[in-house]
Amino acid sequence: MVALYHYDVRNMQSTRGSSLLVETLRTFNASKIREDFPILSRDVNGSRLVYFDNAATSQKPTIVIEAVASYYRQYNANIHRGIHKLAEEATLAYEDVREETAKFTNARHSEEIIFVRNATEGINLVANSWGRKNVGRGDKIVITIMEHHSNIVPWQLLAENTGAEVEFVGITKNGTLQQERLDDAVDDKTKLVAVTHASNVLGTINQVNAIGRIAHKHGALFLVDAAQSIPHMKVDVADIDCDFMAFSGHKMMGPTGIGVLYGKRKFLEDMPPFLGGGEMIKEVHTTGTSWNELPYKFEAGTPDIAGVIGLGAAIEYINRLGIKNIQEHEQELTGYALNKLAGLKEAMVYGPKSSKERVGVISFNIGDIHAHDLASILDEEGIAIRSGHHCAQPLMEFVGVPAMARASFYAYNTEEEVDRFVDALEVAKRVFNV
Ligand code: C6P
Repeated sequence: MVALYHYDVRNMQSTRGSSLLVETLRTFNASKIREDFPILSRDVNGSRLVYFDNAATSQKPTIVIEAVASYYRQYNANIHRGIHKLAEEATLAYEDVREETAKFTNARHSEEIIFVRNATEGINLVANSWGRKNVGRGDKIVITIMEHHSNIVPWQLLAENTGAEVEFVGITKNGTLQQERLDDAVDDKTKLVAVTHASNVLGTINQVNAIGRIAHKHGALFLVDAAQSIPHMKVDVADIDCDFMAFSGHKMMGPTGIGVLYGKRKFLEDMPPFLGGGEMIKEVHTTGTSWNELPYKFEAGTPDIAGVIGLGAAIEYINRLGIKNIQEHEQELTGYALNKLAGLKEAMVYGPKSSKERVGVISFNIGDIHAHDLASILDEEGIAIRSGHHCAQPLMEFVGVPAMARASFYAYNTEEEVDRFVDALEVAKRVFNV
């Protein structure tokens, strides 16, 4: 099966002679890669944009923008319904991306890939469908203090509805998970262990293989929130042996509004639908309804077809860059930035000391300057970072600060941009007399 966006994008690129998309990448060159991202050549407040808010959402390469546009321009139609040409082309393109996503994550079966809106919806699907069927009074869900709210609140809601309990495992001073505490927390009452693969605040990469083994030893299922890992490192569901995994397309160069839930087939088959409506049914009668097979049972209504096609282009782009190259580049850049920040004696940097233990996310504070003030000063210099609690309030409370500033990197960021970022922090210090 060959999706249409392949033809369209290749044609477009060969006429424009773009760097990357006509041939597989041999050497990783972030400055060259930047040429594929139109937004990176714009100015903000009179300076060239430095985009360091990639953990919130990444920028999109031309291949993704054009894949979405070409769907709307050339074969916009609903999928799985019509028998006309456009419907057939759109259906092929959509289902081709499901197969590419299965390959990208190393899922055994393409029907284990469910398209949802984002990581948040994927986790909510598991909590509502699997959770309500399998979790009851006295049962336990074990999570960590470094979770994003998306991997906390669905479990709290489930606990409220079922009488189960949510237990949090803490972190060490170095910002890594207290693995032995996790071993204590997971017991035979535990129905699920749900852990982020990489923290959106500390950058910490969790040892998910070991955590999964602990969960399975006690008969619990294992869910991985891969929102901050899969854009930046190889994530292999078979190797991790997770039962569920959720991630968002928009953090991996894809469009907003599209995400993925991976689930092992045997669990998905046993789960009731999450949302009811068109597409997810086999037959509907006044007397009752039967469910469609996987994956359609969990894809009620018209999906984000353009989003899926854009996600497919993003996966193709990442594959061409090489996910290992992306990770190595980001580790180098993170090491460079950590070194530079170490030279600012007023900077408090959170998370693991070594760039090898993290993804390219650095949260910090400078003296008593509020994180929002830091972000405002950097914005005046054209540098986009995030500030606040980063949707991880339990972690903020655990660390004992109300807010942090955060710089987060991607394949297209450079050392020159880190230099500009550190220079702007010096400006902030002068402004606030720190
Ligand atoms: N974190 C950040 O700036 P959604 O919103 O569903 O695409 O992703 C939710 C989510 C889940 N898990 C982790 C670890 C995340 O970091 C996020 C999103 C963004 O840190 C937006 S709050």
